[in-house]
Amino acid sequence: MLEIDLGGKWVVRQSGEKLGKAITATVPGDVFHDLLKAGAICDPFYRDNETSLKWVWEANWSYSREFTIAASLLRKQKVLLRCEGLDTLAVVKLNGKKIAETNNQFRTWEFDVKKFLRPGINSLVVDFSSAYNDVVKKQAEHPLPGWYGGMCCAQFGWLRKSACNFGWDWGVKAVTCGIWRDIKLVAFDEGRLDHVLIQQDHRSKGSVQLALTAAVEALPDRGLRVRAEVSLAGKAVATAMGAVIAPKSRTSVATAQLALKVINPQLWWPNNMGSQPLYSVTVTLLNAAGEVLDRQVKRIGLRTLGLDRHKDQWGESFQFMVNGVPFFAKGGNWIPVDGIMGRRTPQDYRRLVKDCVDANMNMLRVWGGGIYEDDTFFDVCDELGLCVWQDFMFACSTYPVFEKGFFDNVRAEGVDNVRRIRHHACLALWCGNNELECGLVGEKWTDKCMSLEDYNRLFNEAIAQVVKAEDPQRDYWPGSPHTPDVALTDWKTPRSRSGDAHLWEVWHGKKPFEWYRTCEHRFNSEFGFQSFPEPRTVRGYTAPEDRNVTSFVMEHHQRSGIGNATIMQYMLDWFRLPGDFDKLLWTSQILQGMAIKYAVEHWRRSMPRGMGTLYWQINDNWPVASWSSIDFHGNWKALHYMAKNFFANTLISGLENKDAKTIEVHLTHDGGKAVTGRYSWVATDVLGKLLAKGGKVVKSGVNSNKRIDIIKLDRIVARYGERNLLVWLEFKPDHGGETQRNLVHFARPKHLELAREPGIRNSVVKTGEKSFRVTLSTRHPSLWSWLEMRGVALRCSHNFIHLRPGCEYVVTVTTDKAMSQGKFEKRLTVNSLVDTYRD
Ligand code: BMA
Repeated sequence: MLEIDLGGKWVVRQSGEKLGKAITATVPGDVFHDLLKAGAICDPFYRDNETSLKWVWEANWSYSREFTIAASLLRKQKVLLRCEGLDTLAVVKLNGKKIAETNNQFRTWEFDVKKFLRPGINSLVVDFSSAYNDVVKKQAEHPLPGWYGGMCCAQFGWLRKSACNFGWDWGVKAVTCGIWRDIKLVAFDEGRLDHVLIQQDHRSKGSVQLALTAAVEALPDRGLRVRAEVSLAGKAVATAMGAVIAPKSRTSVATAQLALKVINPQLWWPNNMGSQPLYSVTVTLLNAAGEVLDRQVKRIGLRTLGLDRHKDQWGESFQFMVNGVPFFAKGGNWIPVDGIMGRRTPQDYRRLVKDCVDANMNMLRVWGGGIYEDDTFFDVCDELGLCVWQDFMFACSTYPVFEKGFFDNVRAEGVDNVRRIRHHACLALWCGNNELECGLVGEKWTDKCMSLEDYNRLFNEAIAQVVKAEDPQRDYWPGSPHTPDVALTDWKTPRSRSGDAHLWEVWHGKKPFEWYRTCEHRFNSEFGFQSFPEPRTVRGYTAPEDRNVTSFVMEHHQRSGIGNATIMQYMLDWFRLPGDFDKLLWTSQILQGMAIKYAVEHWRRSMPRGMGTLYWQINDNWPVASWSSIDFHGNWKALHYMAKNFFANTLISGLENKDAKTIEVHLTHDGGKAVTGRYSWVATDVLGKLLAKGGKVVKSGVNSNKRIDIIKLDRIVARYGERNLLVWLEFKPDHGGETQRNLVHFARPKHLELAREPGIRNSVVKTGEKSFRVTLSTRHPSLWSWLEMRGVALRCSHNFIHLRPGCEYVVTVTTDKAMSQGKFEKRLTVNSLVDTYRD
């Protein structure tokens, strides 16, 4: 098969009565990115520039290029134009002739173009009409209920386009268009491979049986064969050959069925459970003479991975199992990596996925208001062991199931994406939608919801059937959240007996963090708390006069209606009012980290009743105040550093009882082998004076939580007072591994009279061009101590650390620029909670 890439340099112009000025465009890409690169628009992420760019969404845009082909190409039996992503309402013209019209960003389109092509120069034009205008018009004619119509610039349910491209409660509005994935000519004789399904059978000991189905487009189907070779690290471990069998009916395709046996399989495991060996499966299509016609390579991991739902004393379990082992899912929700869609790079995916692995996560949920991510995302998740919960792209809206063509369109979208993604080792679950079952479904269509009948047709029939047919070994879950034991239209009944839950009573419901400890849901696929990005990031989108959280620009970079006020409300519940703007930004991050730590530690202690927590949200698509743990520029917020601790395989945590003045100490361990080690606790006053201590050798459970102690502190509290007490927990595993630490206090941090000058010392050793080892110690307790360097991006092994006098804390730090030891020492600041009080 011959492929001619038509990506690269194109031209884009505004279209209408007459064409606008020609601007150089890049394909794949999008119009916002092209205009930005050409200097034709201002940066939408700076201050409130975004509001001046509405004309871009309202305009129509025309992409064009010329390309040359040889006469020999036209001698091929079939020549197709393959478009792997057109965003969204496009008319495709080849040499002046309209060849197609498209209406789904998520589909792969192929058009037979042989008769439109000519040897030599050809011209290709893709005209995009405004998606924004289209949905506004449709919505005016027939309003579709949805939640975010007000917050987004339009109710997006009408169009199969990334929902958050219209804005979101964390997202920039940049309704774009463009050729956002590869576009190419595909030419072949005799036949080509269409798609390949690889199913795994792990039932026999010592081997894995692969059943490979290669679907072939055969022209005509005489004597074609398919060869498959499985290899590990370049060494073949299994091969097979099979004939292509003609289709049984006109609607089916020719297929070859092959069986391969991998002896002594190296199993794939999620992060922190084992390694991630990946096998290559090379599938080759041969003609009768043995000539290669086409080839596809799929990288797979040998594993079983899916949901385990069984009846238990609490209702029905909701846990993921890999290779027969149940595991606690730890991670977060993923949104598109850049609000300027065409700017995203493979490096963005690699960096962010690695950040998640470094924070001890093992699962990401690709949320249904974004996109079916690029192949690179799934490749990196395979390599690093991050399981993927994959939503279909439906979120927070109703959908026009009644519209002619809608079903065929979404079914085709489903087939395209399931076929593209299904072989990935990381793929754990397909899920129909985000949050439609939270009030958007009722008995019949109203101005608030869609009918149960239409909902079922879409998510329990059409999409469920796509998964069943195209990825029969993967589980399908109709929506997140979904509770099988509660009627779908009744979203008010507590949903803690079965299924997954989105818990928003903290934040949207303004409940205190302690509320999390009353939740015993089976799996928490969303819950979150916002923070501001760090000062460097905020400086990037503000002018000096904007630097107050109530300024217009700071409120513009906050999309949750209750946003900044809610951060402040909770902040004053826990912390003192910070002394200046920068300190307030940092304090918001500590607050956010605390909220999520509160929730996750509780849920990990509740295992196996609850078996997963995915917080909202990992990343940002522009610089903004949001629920993310990594800001748009890739800086880890305090939450991400805290996640590294509260997601560690072995977690020591304390549950304080303010009435009884006790602390229950728990050792939670995700691991197939128990660990033994020394557990110790130390009670100090706020200045660091030792008040009491204890400890013992303990052994963890296996994949479970264990209460290892109850510390009684009534006498100490009576003598020193709650506000003068800190309890430091530690678990030191016997056979290496990192010492786990935690801190418990009865009083709110704002009421602790911490030393104003804690006396933090640091000693620095330069270990590489951009890397340093910093050893921290302190004279008095210094809480949430963080390393910071003005104007420099730091990545630390740990940050926001509680320092106890008499202990040393080693932090490895990398900087974004090379630096001498002297300069590093001079510029490094280590602040802690008390510094947030200062002006
Ligand atoms: C959840 C998500 C998103 C939203 C978040 C915060 O419901 O599914 O729709 O961004 O809440 O409000």
